[in-house]
Amino acid sequence: MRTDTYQHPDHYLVDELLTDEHRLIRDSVRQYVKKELSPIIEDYAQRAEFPKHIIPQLGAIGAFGPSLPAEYGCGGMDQISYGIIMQELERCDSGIRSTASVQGSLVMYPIYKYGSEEQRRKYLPKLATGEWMGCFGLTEPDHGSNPGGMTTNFVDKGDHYLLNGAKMWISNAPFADIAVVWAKDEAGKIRGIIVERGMEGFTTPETHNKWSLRASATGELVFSNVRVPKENLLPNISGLKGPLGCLDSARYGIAWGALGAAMDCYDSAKQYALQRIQFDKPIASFQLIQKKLAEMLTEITKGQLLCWRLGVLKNEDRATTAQISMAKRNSVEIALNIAREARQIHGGMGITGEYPIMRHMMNLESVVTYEGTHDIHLLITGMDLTGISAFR
Ligand code: TGC
Ligand code: FAD
Repeated sequence: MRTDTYQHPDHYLVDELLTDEHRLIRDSVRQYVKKELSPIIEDYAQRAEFPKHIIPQLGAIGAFGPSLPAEYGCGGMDQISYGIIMQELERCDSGIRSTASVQGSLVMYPIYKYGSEEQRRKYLPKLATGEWMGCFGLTEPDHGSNPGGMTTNFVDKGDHYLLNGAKMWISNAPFADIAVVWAKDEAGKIRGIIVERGMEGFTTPETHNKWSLRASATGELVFSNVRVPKENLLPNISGLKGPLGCLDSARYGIAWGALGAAMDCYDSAKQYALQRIQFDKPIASFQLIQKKLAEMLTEITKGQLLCWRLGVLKNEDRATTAQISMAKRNSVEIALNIAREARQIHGGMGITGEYPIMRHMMNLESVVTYEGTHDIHLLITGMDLTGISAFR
């Protein structure tokens, strides 16, 4: 079992931009990760199993819906605190952050933002503690980057809706108690609907044989004539802007989270380079190794400043979809590059579970695809700067 000796890189004293409360949250989540998650994560990833016993712990540290209001049992924290929590969790593993960000941004957020007061009171307090877990069903087998083409649909049967269709690649699906599902009504409008485990015709087969996000459970959502009570429809949203609005919140969390993975790779590479002797010297004394470390730290520092600024804009409710998209794309891209360079610095040891590098690298191959692929985010920026959509 690897001892977690992580030291946070902070070349530009970005810590000074944080409040005492931010630092307190950061330190307490970091301590939790070091004590409870770092010792077990490698084994769970190797076994391709999500460590379900940590769910109440994540609830207790406030990782589920941290920035939603306290009156629903949530954290009532600001957006920077949310980002910091995602950063510290993904410093351990992208799959752990995934579980938390799906729960907070993709399940609790739409219920809070688009749900009725009864729905908020019924679901949010239990989701905040982890007593209930949720998942988010947008992607379908034939509609990934283009979710507007979805075919999952429901029809009005008088006293209930009848839901049919399938969702694919759904994080948390295999154990989720509820699913926030996006489906078309009879007029072809996209609506959000809450489906509960146990409803007849609703199944959640697990997706096996993943080389990435092995410590996160992924599955399908299959709806075969599922009778959904009418009170489970989210009343206050219709159209693709419903799910896309949730993605803004989740992508923001990923922007911070992927930086956490990058920082872990950098820290591990730096420590290894200082200790590993070749040609009678620490490999850290060779110029080519120093170049790699210097470039990693430069990208991390730029990423830290970008995320902090985005957090300030989010706190002021001024962050745009395009700004969030850029930060998600940038953090994941630099994290992947840093993971690959860190793997090289670790030499052969870099491919083993003795170090977190290969696990981060493989996880990031999912993170660069979900919540909008790297190229879709390039097109979102392209549309923002030219005013022309190049999606179609
Ligand atoms: P488009 O015509 O551009 O937009 C449709 C409507 O939505 C509005 N809109 C937004 N509203 C709120 N927030 C946003 N971010 C929004 N972006 C767009 C837009 O104004 C419009 O509104 P209205 O009123 O005019 O109808 O839509 P499009 O069909 O051209 O598609 C645009 C595109 C490609 C950018 C979008 O569909 C997209 O982002 N595709 C990527 C799909 C994606 O990110 N899927 C993620 C699935 S969930 C997931 O991966 C979870 S992983 C979780 C984990 O494990 O951590
Ligand atoms: P496609 O859309 O088929 O894209 C394939 C390639 O084509 C990509 O390189 C893409 O960039 C490119 N491409 C597509 N359209 C264009 C275009 N217009 N211009 C240029 N290039 C284009 N979804 C959920 O709803 N909920 C979840 O919880 C969830 N969790 C996930 C967990 C994991 C581990 C993974 C891998 C995925 C998850 N997803 C989830 C799905 C994820 O959001 C989709 O995989 C993603 O949106 C891409 O869709 P796709 O895989 O169908 O790829």
